[in-house]
Amino acid sequence: MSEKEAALAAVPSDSPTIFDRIINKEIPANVVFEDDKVLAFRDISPQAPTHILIIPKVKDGLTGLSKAEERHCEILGQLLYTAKVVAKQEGLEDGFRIVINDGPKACQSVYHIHVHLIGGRQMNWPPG
Ligand code: DGP
Repeated sequence: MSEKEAALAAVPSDSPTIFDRIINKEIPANVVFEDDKVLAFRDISPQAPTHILIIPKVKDGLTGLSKAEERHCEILGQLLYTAKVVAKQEGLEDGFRIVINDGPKACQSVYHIHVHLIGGRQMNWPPG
């Protein structure tokens, strides 16, 4: 199944996702950064030489960015700051892209908010 097909098949919900199993170490992931609030690991289906997902360890209703409330401002900032830290760690001095897919039209397939950190090749604009 393609990423787009997976996204269109995904049902938006607040149920546990595959990312909970990664957080709980029930399934393996290639973790590149971890602290008490945030986990960053390599995407299983990389779209560039570097493709890392940055997620909050506690979802707290944040299935996607469209569900953000004011109480989420701190964790949202931490996700973005972690993206910057990991980009440096990965040597992406020449640039990188941050993506947050939200909802079916954006091809979101996992309903646990995540920041994609993508780099290591020339990007195009506009995105597809
Ligand atoms: P999105 O389409 O924005 O919801 O991105 C979800 C991403 O999650 C997608 O790029 C593939 C990735 N992914 C899905 N399942 C797994 C998994 O089990 N392990 C890892 N490392 N990544 C996964």
